[in-house]
Amino acid sequence: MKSLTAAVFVGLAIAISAAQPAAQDAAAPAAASVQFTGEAVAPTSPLTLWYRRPASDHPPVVPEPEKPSDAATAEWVRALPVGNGRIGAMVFGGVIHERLQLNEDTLWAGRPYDPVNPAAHDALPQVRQLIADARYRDAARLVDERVLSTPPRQMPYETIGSLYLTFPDTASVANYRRDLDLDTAIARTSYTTGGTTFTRQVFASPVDQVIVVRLTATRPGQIAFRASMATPLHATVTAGPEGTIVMAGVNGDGAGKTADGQPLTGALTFQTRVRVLADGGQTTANGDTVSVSGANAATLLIAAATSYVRFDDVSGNPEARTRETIARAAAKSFDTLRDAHIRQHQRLFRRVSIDLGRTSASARPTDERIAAFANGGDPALAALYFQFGRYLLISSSRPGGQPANLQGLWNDSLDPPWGSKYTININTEMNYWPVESTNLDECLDPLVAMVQDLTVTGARTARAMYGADGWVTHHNTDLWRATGPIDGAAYGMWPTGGAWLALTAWQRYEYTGDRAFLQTIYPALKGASTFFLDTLVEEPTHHWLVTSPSLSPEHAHPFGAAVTAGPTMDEEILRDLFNATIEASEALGADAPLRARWSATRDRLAPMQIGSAGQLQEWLADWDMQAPDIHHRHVSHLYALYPSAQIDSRATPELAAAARRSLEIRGDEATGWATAWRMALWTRLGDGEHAYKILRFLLSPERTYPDMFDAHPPFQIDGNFGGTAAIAEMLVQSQRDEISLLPALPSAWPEGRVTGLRARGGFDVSLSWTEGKLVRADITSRLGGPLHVRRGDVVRTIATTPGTTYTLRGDMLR
Ligand code: FUC
Repeated sequence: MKSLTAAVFVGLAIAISAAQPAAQDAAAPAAASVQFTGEAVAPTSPLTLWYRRPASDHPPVVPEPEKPSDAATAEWVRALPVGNGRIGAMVFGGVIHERLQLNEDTLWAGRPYDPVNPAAHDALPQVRQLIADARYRDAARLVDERVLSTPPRQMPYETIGSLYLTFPDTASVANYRRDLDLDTAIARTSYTTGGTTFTRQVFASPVDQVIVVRLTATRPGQIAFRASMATPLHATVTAGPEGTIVMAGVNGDGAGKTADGQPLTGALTFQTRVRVLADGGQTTANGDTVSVSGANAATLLIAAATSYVRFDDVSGNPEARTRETIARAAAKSFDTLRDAHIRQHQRLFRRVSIDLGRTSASARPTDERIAAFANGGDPALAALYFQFGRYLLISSSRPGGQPANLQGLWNDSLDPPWGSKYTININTEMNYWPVESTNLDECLDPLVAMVQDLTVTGARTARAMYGADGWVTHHNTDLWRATGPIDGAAYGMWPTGGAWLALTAWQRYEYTGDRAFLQTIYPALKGASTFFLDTLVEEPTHHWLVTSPSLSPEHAHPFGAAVTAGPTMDEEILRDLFNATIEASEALGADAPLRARWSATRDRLAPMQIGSAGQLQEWLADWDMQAPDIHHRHVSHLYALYPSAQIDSRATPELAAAARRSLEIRGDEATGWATAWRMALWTRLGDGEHAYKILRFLLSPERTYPDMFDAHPPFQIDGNFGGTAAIAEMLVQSQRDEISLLPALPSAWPEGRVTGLRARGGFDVSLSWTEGKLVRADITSRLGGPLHVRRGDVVRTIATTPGTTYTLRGDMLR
């Protein structure tokens, strides 16, 4: 009986969703015309984002559109994100219509697939020859025709839908405020109407795996609302007894077919299960809606899951998972759920504190502060932005979940920009730039797990495309861990993405010295090195070993294409890769006979070269100044300056000067992530003023939305993470076995204090400064290694013991 009912519902839902989107778009829902009176007081915690108006307040759109309109997107970047690394919500804070737009991190389109193009194997030697003959356009054409994956696109990340709460009409409310407290990870909405103050709290618990909504009022019996769900996916929504609403459906189809003709129809099932627990009053269920009236308070628990188990296994049971999750959470009181959530969040979040000074500007709503930041006088907004980046990483990347994608965890579309996937020619790596320096080591776990998956799927690609051992991943991957080149020759024909990801995982060892971890990541480092041993080719003039075909990410050179041999970034990444592999093999006592080959190959990589404009050359030849877009957003060849440390102002001053020249030529303003990267690069040149100038642009409405999400535009989360990492680099740097204190402090922050930053080699660093001068630094050694610490030109070396804190004052001479 039950399954028959479900089948009828599914049929109905499909019919509706196929028929209605256009009509819905035309009749955009009217905003509720609530009057706002009074002025809410500002939150007391400086770690709070807050606003005087809802992000939106209009009736549900059912079914939701596959791609939201521009107007809906503009509202979405006002809503506030909560997440537990796996499930998340954007909270809109409407007075009559509350919307929680929901995500689950394994809900992507398509199914397990292997997109490698069987023609690639025979075409690649021809591509290589065309590049050697300088026939770049022809090489690119052949890549497009015969090397790109089948299909040449990967699968997008998808929204799971929304929970809507509809409250009784009210003409006006007083003292409206909505906020997000980064310290408790709770979004709150409150206002007063008819003599009653209503408060909503929303959080995503990493402990109980539910999103919790709590509705309270200052007078008894005042809580009344209707709850329902909607999604653009094919699904049924059914309200049942005990105040339960279940949305059950399937993921979207992926576009195209694999080379053997398999369509990429959706193979995941999902469930979102809501349980409404009211204190007093009446709760009734009807159709797809649960209604509550006359209650004193109510708690809603939201669980969501898909049948995804691994990139090659979709046999999970979301029905059982959500049922069990809700049953366990429903047995606990709201206070128990909330306290456990806060404790777990603060365990990570409170490891770092920052104070850059506070002025009266910090009492204003967050959107107003963003609009005014470039005028100066609000250093606390930079501190809030820094901590927001840490909050986002904690909320979008936790052990057991998927890594933070292009939008972290938050996406309201079935067709988001760039599929909201993992672009690994910069974006995913940037997401993890702050993970160690800002003391969030656990948040790296999902990326490490993804690298492990890619060693499996990437080994297939290495063999099928290149006839090589080891593993490879090109410029993008998705939930299914696709590793072949996509999108077009100018984007996808880049074999170095896996190597950069492996190095991003390796940073954990640099910071923690954790040998057990090194053991788990070593096969990935070794396998990436093996791939390049098998595939590097000899450059004819100097006999350097170079990648081919490859490209300097997404940047066309002067000869009508991007594909080439030996772009500078590749050689830099491979130098780090071979060094890391050698160091790991020594630390683990593994593969001693292979080390000579790794080091000999490393020594034959193309060196970094300085071009005729005094710039660091982006390619093997001095093409930079003739490239069609010399202000291009990617600054790939500057990888060596940051995040790598191959270029250093003191150790390699000529190269540092060339990197500076390249930065000057490129210019300061770019898309969100590209702006954040420029900022970090200037910190490595020790130029805090220049880095701060770039921050003023990054933290302006052009690059930061009202809810502080980074504007690429549109929203892309990498700029948030890159911005956080760059602020950390202004205060503490650790590269080349040296910790540098306040290496790029701008004059805008004459006084301040930071605690709990981390440095390579196993050190925790806290410090304070006044009038731009170091007052005191406390450096705790976790591993007992030698400590080389620098402030300006003064360097001290201290032998340390694990667990001991070393205090340095002022001039560092004591
Ligand atoms: C790279 C960048 C784009 C965008 C995309 C997701 O292709 O060049 O700017 O960030 O990734």
